Amino acid sequence: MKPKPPRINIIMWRFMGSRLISSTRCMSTSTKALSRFGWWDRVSPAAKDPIIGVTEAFLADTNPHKINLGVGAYRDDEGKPVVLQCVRNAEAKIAGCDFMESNATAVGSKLVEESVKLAYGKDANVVKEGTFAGLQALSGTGACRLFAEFQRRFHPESPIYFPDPTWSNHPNIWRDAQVPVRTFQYYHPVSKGLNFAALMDDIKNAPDASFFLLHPCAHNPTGVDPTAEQWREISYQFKVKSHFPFFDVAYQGFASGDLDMDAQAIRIFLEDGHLIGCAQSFAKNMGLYGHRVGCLSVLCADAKQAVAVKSQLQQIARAMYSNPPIHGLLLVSTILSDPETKALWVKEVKVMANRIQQMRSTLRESLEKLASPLNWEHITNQVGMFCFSGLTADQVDRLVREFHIYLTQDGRMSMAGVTTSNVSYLANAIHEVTRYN
Ligand code: KET
Repeated sequence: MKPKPPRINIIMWRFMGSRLISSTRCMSTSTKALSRFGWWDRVSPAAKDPIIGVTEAFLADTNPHKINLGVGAYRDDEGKPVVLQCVRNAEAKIAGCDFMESNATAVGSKLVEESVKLAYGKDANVVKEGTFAGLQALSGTGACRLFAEFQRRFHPESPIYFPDPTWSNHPNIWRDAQVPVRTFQYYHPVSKGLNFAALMDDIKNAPDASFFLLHPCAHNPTGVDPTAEQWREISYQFKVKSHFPFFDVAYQGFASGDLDMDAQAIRIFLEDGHLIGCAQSFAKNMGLYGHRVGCLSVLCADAKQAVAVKSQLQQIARAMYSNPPIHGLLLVSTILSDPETKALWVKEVKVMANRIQQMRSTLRESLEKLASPLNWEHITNQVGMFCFSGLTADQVDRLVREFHIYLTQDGRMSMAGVTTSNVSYLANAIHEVTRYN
């Protein structure tokens, strides 16, 4: 039997990749059939994020002894996420606030005003004179992304230099903004400390006026920070070379337990008269990971320039996500602007930092008691949330497979995942996978 002729033939030409595809469709063909066109046939699964992937594997494990040393988010001594008392107090203060009608711009301005004081110091001239452009951002990641986009718009040819190693998401963020990515030497695997000489060489050898990303404290993933004296030398060399310092401040308070002390690198650069960029996150030091509260600030030559820069940042944010959610913004701006709540926060930051410090000491002592043939001094020499253990990828695999201890392949351990009750299990496991190496 002859097939019924189609009522209307539509020739659809589609260009897919390098191939030109012609397809004939009939109006009587069902919409379902039409939707089967292979729009996403060429999409293959993306590589798993090295940090998020660890959390996923941890959650899927049903072993009762499992430990998550993956993501850098604070946990208490029971391994639980913490809602800080200052956050609870701020929640109580903002209860009844009409979120629908709250003026996001005003709340954002308050957040920025308080955040820049934390970074640059409450009496800093840039703060008093308003010679900075600041914008609330979607946590630290969002602040970095905004800056990366801004950098590409106004310095499209300039690459950004990251310390080697750095947070695994930094290259993704700048690459997605079409900024060329480079590295400078930072970590010395043998000493498990800073390779200062090589770092200085790379700063000197980079083309003049390059962008550099710096971790001002609690470097992720190594836990290795320059000393104040070394920061001074770095700052001096940045001046000589006219480099732009962009500070990613994700762990303020976690290195020393003191918020001002942890901002000393920024203050040194400020004193030296640099224009600075700064991404701040409140995910860790306020335990607000899920709220995505952060701030981007860029120091400018004068107030007029600051207005122009801010308007550009606002335009970028507007096209990407318009405004950030307001609840977290209100929490952070309340904590930072209410003296009593802020004082409580300062204390709680110290408690978190001390607990991590305590776990570093206990882990090192436990390994030494087991007569580990290796030197574990770096566990206590390194600072902040992470210990760059020196474990190899094979040793990490064994920790996962045999002991249900989850960490990133580079051997980074989030010390926030270590508790009084799991530290000796952890030490034993590390000893087991390292003793015959
Ligand atoms: N900068 C650094 C250096 C950093 O370690 C993180 C997060 C961020 C920015 C982003 O933070 P946020 O405010 O959540 O957007 N690092 C941890 C968490 C993560 O990867 O998402 C981590 O390294 O585990």
